[in-house]
Amino acid sequence: MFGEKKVLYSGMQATGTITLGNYLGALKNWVELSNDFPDYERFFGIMDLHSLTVRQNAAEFRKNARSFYAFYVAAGLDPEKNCIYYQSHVSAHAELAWILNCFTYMGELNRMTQFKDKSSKHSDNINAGLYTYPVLMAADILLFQADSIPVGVDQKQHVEICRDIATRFNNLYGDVFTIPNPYIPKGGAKIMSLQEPDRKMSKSDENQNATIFVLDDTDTIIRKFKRAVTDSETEIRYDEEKKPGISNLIDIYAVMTKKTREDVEKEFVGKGYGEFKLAVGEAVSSALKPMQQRYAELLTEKSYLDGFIKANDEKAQYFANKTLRKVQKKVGLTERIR
Ligand code: AQP
Repeated sequence: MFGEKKVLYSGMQATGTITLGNYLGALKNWVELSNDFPDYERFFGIMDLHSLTVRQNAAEFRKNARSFYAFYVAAGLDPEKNCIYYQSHVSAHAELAWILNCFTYMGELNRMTQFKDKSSKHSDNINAGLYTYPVLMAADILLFQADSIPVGVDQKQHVEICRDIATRFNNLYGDVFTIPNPYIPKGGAKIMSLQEPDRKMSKSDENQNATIFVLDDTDTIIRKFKRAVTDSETEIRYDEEKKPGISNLIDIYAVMTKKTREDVEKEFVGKGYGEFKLAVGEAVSSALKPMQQRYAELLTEKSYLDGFIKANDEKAQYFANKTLRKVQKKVGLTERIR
């Protein structure tokens, strides 16, 4: 809570290109929530400091971060009503993260599954930032006194450690931080890889056929769905354990067409996998098309986006600094002379 207003906070790393998983697990949900909760203060960060945990090509990284801003807006987040900002433009993130590092135990960080996954993927670069990623994420959330954090299932553990750190800090210093709650969408919270349906769909998957990118054209989307790994049966039936590939496609189709899993099963009774995969590809492609068009326009409207970037950076700095000053005072850092 900030004053009388509840706060919604979320963000995405500015790495690579947004995937269908990021879109359904996060972005689409943010847009719906921003319509459903007009009275909340809403912050959506482009988490570029987090992206540095993996080596980036500087020029490409800068370009991607810009395209993320455009994509948030193209997806339907009005930058006048939603504070879309760059994490690296608000230095309070890094400052609070340092303080919270001193209130986080290594035993807690050792349990984080994302660290285990990412360090096995990037075994040549297991840096300290990758390890303390959840602390920076806790700082992101706590700076804004956020009540509700819309994320996909994979980030739930990080919101939980954030709650633990905040509770520990509050027990020592009084009610400094709002304790946040994860908000997991009903459909689309865990979209799986099209090639290895027991793993989540991910931006950094080396197999390009495993991931749908939101900027993929219709032919590419349909081709990737046609090649999606399924099973040797013929029935379109939801069974996450025995039929993870088909179940993932059912989930994607259901969320895209606003149907239930049961409706999807009924719609495709007696039909083959080929026909079903084509229908999923077409549903995804037509849902992404309006965003792709708006995105292309926005990239040509440089000054339009620049105006919002500046105003929203300042708004985020104002809110974040308020919390940071309070924390600095509580832990006993020397006050500034004004
Ligand atoms: N497969 C997914 N299904 C549903 N939600 C997902 N999210 C990510 N993948 C899926 C949600 O997207 C938001 C932003 O995630 P992020 O960019 O901060 O980092 P990530 O979870 O590490 O995303 P990726 O795609 O897997 O990136 P890489 O490959 O770089 O690690 C979060 O809310 C997340 O839950």
